[in-house]
Amino acid sequence: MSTLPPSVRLETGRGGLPVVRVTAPAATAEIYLHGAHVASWVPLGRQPVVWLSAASRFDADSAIRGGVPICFPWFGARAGHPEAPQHGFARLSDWELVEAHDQGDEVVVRLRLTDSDATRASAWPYMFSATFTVVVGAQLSMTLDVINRDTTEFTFEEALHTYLAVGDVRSTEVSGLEGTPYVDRPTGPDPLPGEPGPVRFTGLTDRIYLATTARTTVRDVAGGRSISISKDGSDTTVVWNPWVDNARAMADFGDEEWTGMVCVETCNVRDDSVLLEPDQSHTMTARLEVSELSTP
Ligand code: TA6
Repeated sequence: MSTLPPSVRLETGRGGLPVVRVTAPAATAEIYLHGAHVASWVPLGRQPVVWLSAASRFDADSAIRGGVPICFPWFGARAGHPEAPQHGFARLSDWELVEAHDQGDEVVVRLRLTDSDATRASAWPYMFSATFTVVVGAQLSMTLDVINRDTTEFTFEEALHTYLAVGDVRSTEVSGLEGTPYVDRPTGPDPLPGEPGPVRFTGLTDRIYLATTARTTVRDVAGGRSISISKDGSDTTVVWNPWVDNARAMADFGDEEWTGMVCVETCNVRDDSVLLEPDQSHTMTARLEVSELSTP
């Protein structure tokens, strides 16, 4: 690894896990090597944009609850492999800090995960290289590059499972998905027709919006701001809030914390999974931007 610029420090974080702390002119951020997990992004003069559970675990065997978990190379349960971890092995793996540098007003941090004995013994035994590039500034940009290093083709799913902090999810709406068909996971696998209006939250929400490249905007009325997520190389968007019962059912999630977060995830899952031939690569990017709430 090349030397780090003064804006980047590799330190010991919660649970003794290595963390990259970034202080850019326009924002601060924290990225754990465990899962290449963005745990914090705070633009200057603003409240944190990325949400983190106060009950999150920070240990080598658990995924961090909140921030931006990287789901790869599968999303949800792995079909035919009940023993396999939910959302794949990437968020449970230790990534290598490859390099970091200043770029104008922004700071770039690059991390890498390649196949190992453990991943080759997993439910997805392929040889690969995954690089995660985070650009910290007034915007937060996150890019996942996957290269097929194997001698055979492979298919994978991926998600930047972004947890966003909101004042109150009950007065929050997500626009940009109007008219887009979606799989409502609590009710069944078949896609439902899109809704005319923005997504509003009145109960458990766990939806997979397929074949959408749209920019989404989280309108957080109680927090007085909106957060937009634009994306490239992603054909799926997932929207999730666990609501009361599911929040209570998760040991690493505070019982009342469901009101203060919403996940808007940049993905390629199900029919939008990615097929790569040997030596081929795929790039997916999510860009977060926060602004004052504009009147409707
Ligand atoms: O992305 C939504 C989702 O797949 C939900 O079904 C819910 O399980 C959530 O992810 C959290 O998953 P986790 O494995 O982190 O508890």
